Amino acid sequence: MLKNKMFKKTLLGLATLGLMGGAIAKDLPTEQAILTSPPEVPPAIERDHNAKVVVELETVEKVGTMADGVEYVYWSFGGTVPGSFIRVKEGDEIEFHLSNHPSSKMPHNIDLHAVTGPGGGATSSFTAPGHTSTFAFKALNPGLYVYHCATAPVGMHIANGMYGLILVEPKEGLPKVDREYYVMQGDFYTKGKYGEPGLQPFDMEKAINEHADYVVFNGAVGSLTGDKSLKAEVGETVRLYVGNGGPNLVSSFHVIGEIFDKVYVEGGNLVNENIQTTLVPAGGSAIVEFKVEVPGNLILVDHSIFRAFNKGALGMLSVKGKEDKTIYSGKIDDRIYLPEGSAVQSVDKKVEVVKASNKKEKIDFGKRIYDANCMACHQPNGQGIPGAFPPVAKSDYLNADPVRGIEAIVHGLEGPIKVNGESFNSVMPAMDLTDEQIANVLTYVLNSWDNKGGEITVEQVKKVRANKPH
Ligand code: HEC
Ligand SMILES: [Cu+2]
Repeated sequence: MLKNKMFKKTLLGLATLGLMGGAIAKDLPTEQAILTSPPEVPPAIERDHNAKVVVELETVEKVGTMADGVEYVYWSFGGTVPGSFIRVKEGDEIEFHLSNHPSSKMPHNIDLHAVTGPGGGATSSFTAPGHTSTFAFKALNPGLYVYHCATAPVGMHIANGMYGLILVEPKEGLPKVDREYYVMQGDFYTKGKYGEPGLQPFDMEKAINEHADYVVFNGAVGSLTGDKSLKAEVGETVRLYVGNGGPNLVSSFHVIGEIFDKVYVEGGNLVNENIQTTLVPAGGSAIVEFKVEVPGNLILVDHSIFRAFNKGALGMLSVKGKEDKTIYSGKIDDRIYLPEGSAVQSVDKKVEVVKASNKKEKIDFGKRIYDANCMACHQPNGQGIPGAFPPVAKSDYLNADPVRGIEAIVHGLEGPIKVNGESFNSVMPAMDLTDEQIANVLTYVLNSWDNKGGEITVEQVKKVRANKPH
């Protein structure tokens, strides 16, 4: 969306470099801030002295995509939601230029929580369309800070996407990590309910009542899934700069399948260790760090969990590399549990030995696989849950090409799909089942609940398994 500003550095007062501590602005070397669009973060600051950092940020109002088929007029800092990431060093002096694009309908300003001064800069940065305001501040306190528009009605400017993060690195810098990403949550309020297509206007009443239709990371449903997933490799350390623009909701930030080795609580100096879920207040932040030890998809969520699966607060960090079965084994065994004491059967082992010898047996065995592995999401009669899990009953998606079912189970399925006229954009994890079990469960599904019938063979499953997911 936004081009990164080129890195430009001009040393003005080289002679004064030695006495940075008390230097006044005009004696500091001047450099242009590198700004990045989410989820990218500007590079760590290498210099060991302070600088005068020039930040040029533009407010833009433009139509963007909130979800598949849903559009929204975002108000933004730098053309993205959240706005451009700003990175400076404790003690730097920031010369801030806020420009409001001539096409804007509204005046805007900026309140940076990193500023010590009235309104966090808001009182000096009120900018009409087609104007630029300039003010300066000294970054006295290190930390990860939210910035946002504070023009009335403040709630509406924030609800439309006017927030971002500014990192003030401590004097000694932050420990080196392999990957850094920028993730910021926000809640949105639209006239239509979640997923209702078309250009959706802001709904003030829902915003006042805090009835969010969308709760998302980085401004839209799916901005961190599929092709846009964050990436890392096994053995790497990852640091997430997590912000919450609100306007209303507090985030219970969690990464499914990881434990935060370190959390810089609320973006400050206090470091907590071994954390599962960290609170990120509206208008606040947290820095989380973890090492990725095993491959797979880690899922970023707001653990107020309906927001994740029904309102969009779901992202993905895709980790590639070698498995380590001592850390995570994958499913080793699945047995039928019969507390009443009947002979214990093993679905995995014995049923596999006693292979289904005809279609009827396939269907019988398949039902057990379905009940144990699929029912929790797709529901007892395959009816699914609207907005979350698509129906596998009378599914036009599946019936059009049953191989799609094999692909979903073997490789997992994510991204937008349409089933019986309803859109879904969620994640089905790859299921750890044998070829035989997959053939059985899909044969069961195809012969249940008004599906078109037919039979899936082990050979078909093998073929799909041999192909990489597309
Ligand atoms: C954790 C929840 C979950 C489990 C468990 C799960 N699925 Fe899914 N499934 C989903 C989601 C979510 C989608 C849609 C993915 C998307 O939006 O791209 C999906 C899509 C599908 C589809 C294609 C769409 C349709 O409705 O026809 C089929 C077929 C399917 N699943 C079958 C299965 C079968 C069979 C199992 C068990 C072996 C299973 N699923 C287990 C969540 C799940
Ligand atoms: Cu504004």
